[in-house]
Order: sequence, then C-alpha cells, then structure tokens
Amino acid sequence: MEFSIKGFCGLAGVIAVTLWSCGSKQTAEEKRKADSLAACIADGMPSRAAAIRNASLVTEGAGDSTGMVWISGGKFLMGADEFPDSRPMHEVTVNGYYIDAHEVTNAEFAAFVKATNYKTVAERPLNPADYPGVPADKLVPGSAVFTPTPARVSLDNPLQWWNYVPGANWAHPEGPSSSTKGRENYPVVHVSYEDAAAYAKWAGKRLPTEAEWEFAAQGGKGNHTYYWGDQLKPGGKWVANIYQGSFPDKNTKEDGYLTAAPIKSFPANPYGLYDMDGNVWEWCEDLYRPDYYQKSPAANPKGPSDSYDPDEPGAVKRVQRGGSFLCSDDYCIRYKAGSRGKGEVTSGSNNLGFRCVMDKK
Ligand SMILES: [Ca+2]
Ligand SMILES: [Ca+2]
Repeated sequence: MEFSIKGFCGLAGVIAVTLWSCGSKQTAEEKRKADSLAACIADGMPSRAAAIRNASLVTEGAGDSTGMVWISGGKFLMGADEFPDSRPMHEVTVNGYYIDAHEVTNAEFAAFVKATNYKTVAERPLNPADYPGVPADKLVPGSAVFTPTPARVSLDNPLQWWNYVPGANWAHPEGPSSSTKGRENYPVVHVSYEDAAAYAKWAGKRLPTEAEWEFAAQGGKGNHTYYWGDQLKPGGKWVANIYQGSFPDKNTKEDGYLTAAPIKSFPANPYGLYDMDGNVWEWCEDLYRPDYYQKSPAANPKGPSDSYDPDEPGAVKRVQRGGSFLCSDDYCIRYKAGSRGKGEVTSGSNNLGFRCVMDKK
C-alpha cells in the first residue's frame, strides 16, 4: 500500500525533525532549477544512514573493460557560469580512464545481486531506534517514485510529485507489483550511493570523479549549452531523454519516453558514450560542496574532504551529474552542460542511476 502524499508528508515531517534540521533554505526558484532528488526531497524522505551498517560485504572484482570506452584524458574547462555552485569555470586536467559506454542496466545489476546477495539500501529495514516517535508500521523499506500530479501545481514543494512507495526498489521500480521484466536493458534505478559503489567494487571498477564524468560528457567538443551542442533540438530532433510539456502534470513525451528509456535510445556522443545528458541522473564519487570549484586542484580533482550543503547542513551528499527524464527548461535545468546535481547518500529514486569508470589495469 502506498502512503498518501498527505500521510507521507506527516511521516516525513517527523523524520526530518528527528534526524537533522532539514528545514530547507532553498528558494522555490532554486528548487525548481535543482531537482537532484535529494536536493529537493531529502528533507522529506526517510534517510537510511543507519542501514549502511547492515551492508553486505562485497569482494572486489578483477575488472573488465568490455563495454567501456577508453578516454585518453586531457585538459578542459570545467563548470558553468550559469549556476552558483559550478563557478568559476576553471581549467582541469584528467588522466586517462575507461568509462562505461552506457548507464548500468537492470540486467547488469541483477548479475551483481545474484553473485553477491547484495541488498540495496531501499530494501533494508529502517531501524525504529533511529526514528523515535515514528510508528513502526510506517518504517518500511521503499523508495521515491515520481508521480505526475492531476493538474498543474506550484513547483515549490517536490513532495507533490515525489511519492515514497513502500516496496519500491531496483527490482520493483514502481512498487511491489512492478518488475524489471522486459526492462533488462533499462538503466537500474533506486540505487543509493552505497549501492552504486558496491556494484563498482564488485565489477573491479569505481564511480567516476565529477571531473572525469564532465570530461567524458563533453566528448572533446568543448563548452556548450548542452553536452550535445548549443541548440535544444538540433535538426528539430530531441537527442536526449528529458521532459517535454507541463511539469509535473503533463508529459507530452515528444522524445518518445515518459520515464527512463532503454540504454542507447539516443545518439552517442563523439566518445561513443550514451545518455550522459538525461535519462537517469548518475552518481559521482565526489562529496558535494557548493564552493568546491573556488579552490579545487587543477589536476585530477577528487572532490572536497567533507560534504556541506547549506540547504541541509546535516546531510552527507555526493555529486550527481547529467539530469534525468524529468529535466526541462521549466524545471530541473541541471541537465545543462557543466551543471551539478547533489544527492543524500542513502537516498534513491526512480530517476537516479550510475555508470562506472576503471583505471588501466
Ligand atoms: Ca522523455
Ligand atoms: Ca544519464
């Protein structure tokens, strides 16, 4: 059974007060532009920091570059002037690395789970001791699922379209009655940072640094409005899975996809990488701080040593990149080149996935 939005908000309020001071100082405008799931809704979704203690042990794999693209590295201009936390644009050099040509799929994640019996954070029970005052029957495993609103709404409260669905997880993307059958080639979703990092370790890979991710996304083309170029629809065609229509009530699906699309549904970039823009957000390794670019190293930056988001000072966040099928110029414009997303490390949603990188072995 799903929480009603009203019921869920009540639970969320209790959890928010219990865990940390989640009162967001973001303006409605900032929220509208952000939409990294946790940027907008971590203040309303149960955080499973404690569940991390229950993580399965995953043995490190040998690594295999099949399905990966070798990026020889180089110098590029990182960031975007349009966004306060991606300023200043600055020159960065990265060493070479392999990167997955596409987002990690359900089939790939299923192979990992089969081999390791790994339980994702969304599948683990929430410990009542961590949520004093919240009825035990409300502390059920689940994850955030985007649910269109019946009519146009003000965009200042993301809990109007994010629904905490008990039983939603990577294998049941919309809840217990759903499955990934027939969606083996879709990006895995509902993965927290820890889940993504565990998969990467098992595969003998790692998550990309933010700099590696952006260098790969630029595809050697330099700085443009979008990673694919400066026009939203080059030649009149949608070239990434984002959102068309009125958000969040009416998706006109002009690009062909209401939610996630199978991998490789849109053209690859010049490096042969798919869906760097849109489809699902992708976890990066770097901790998030809005001021990091003001002092980050010029060679192989790996992120700050601590996380700090003034909107939610108690939350540990890592960077996410590329935007998702919910992004448009009306809402969540952070699919644009150089922009940054951020996510609370224990949270997942049905528009958040990842891809891996690997060093030369
Ligand atoms: Ca779409
Ligand atoms: Ca993506």
